Amino acid sequence: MSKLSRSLKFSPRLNQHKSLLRWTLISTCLILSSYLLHSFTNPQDSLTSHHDTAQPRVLQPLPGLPTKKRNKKHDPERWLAEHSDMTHYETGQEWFNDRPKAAIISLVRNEELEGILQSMWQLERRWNRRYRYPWIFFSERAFTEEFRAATRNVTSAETSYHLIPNQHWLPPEHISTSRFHSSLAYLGTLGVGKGHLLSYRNMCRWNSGFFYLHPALAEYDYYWRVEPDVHFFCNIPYDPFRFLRDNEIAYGFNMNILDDARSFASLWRRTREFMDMYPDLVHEDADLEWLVDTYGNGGEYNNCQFFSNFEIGDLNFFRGKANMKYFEWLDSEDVGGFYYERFGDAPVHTLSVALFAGGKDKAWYFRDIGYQHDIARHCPRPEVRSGLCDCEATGLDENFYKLVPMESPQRKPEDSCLRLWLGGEWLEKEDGYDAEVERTLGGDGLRGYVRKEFE
Ligand SMILES: Nc1nc2c(ncn2[C@@H]2O[C@H](COP(=O)(O)OP(=O)(O)O)[C@@H](O)[C@H]2O)c(=O)[nH]1
Ligand SMILES: [Mg+2]
Repeated sequence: MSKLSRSLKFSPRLNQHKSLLRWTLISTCLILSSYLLHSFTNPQDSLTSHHDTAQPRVLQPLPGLPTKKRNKKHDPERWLAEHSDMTHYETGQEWFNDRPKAAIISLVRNEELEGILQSMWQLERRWNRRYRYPWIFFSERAFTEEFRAATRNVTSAETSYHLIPNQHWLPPEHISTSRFHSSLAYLGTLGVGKGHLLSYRNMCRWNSGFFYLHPALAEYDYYWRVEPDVHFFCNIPYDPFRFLRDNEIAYGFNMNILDDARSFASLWRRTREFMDMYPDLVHEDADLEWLVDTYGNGGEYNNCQFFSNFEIGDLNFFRGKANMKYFEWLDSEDVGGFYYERFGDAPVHTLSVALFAGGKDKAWYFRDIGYQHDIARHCPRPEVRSGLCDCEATGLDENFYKLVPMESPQRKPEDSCLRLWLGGEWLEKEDGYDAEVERTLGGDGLRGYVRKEFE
């Protein structure tokens, strides 16, 4: 049989194979292109690893957290176990309607458009794309059309833009301009971060005492504060707002670090005066133990703070009598601490939560939310990730010195701020380690811990 006749003889079968092959190819192409189209239009899905969808990891209870005061009514870890599912909330309208009244809020300037777009894009991709909580922007100056259009474009959630009234932004009348300007010059000379900036004082004051009073937030119960140029490294497979609401938690943070004490020299003294004036406003479960030095200058504020550029909180706590009165005192003619010093909203919120919210049960360490603000960066270890993260794990004490370098003569707490907050076995040192000896030799005495990281 010639080659030709052989090929002719087999040609009908070959043709059958060919058409089968063609169909297989066409359908593969179709499947592939629809997948590609889907992942381009739904960027979140391409970030969702198999372990996120199939087997979400959940936070384990924090070993070492003091249990004596734990509120037995709630079990936040269990809540997370039951609600950490990337697909959980996509199933219907019911969850959408039952969302807490919550908003993502940002105080920002028109000039910071690029920075806020980057923050928004990451938080949308990592989380809000599935939840569609509104973005609410605030500024003392009108937002430009460019700012509005660009920010609207990054989210499918609603956006709104609000002016801050002058009486919430500018120094109150009782502030002496010359004394205020001396403080700007003084803190500027000392090199206290942004101590010379007039606008920074307004900002700290607004974030301490006024954001929660803005009419645009009147109908809301929870807020998540987002700044320009921050980063979110991890997918968040649950709703932190719902988490706070269901577990009756007032305040969520993810960094707890040392602040520059020169910016609020009299804050602790003024706070103690407030506690003396209004003892009834201090919560019976108030927990100041982690904030007050027990060694050296015993009884002084140790300058630890929830780093408030990341915070998720309960607006009703801030609108409550205790917090409002506390702010009024710090802002009063007697104190004027936002202008005569540079009281920051971070230490003010920290002290307020510690004093008036009711113990550690009322605050939550969102250690699974990877986040960066400027040089401070938190990235969870693989063991405590609740979703896929694109970052390298950072150490437990990593950010402690970000605002106050170790070399600074400022008195340091006995343990890093986060360890003090965690308490319990997080403070235990290895046998033979002597912090005093290390300090004498020029170290900081913050070594030798038995528990080095979360597991
Ligand atoms: N509208 C407005 N926003 C401000 C002003 N100053 C600071 N902010 C915002 O307030 C937040 C904190 O300010 P930032 O300079 O980042 O302070 P830092 O994080 O303490 O260094 C950011 O969201 C800023 O965009 C201001 O004068 N006007
Ligand atoms: Mg900032």
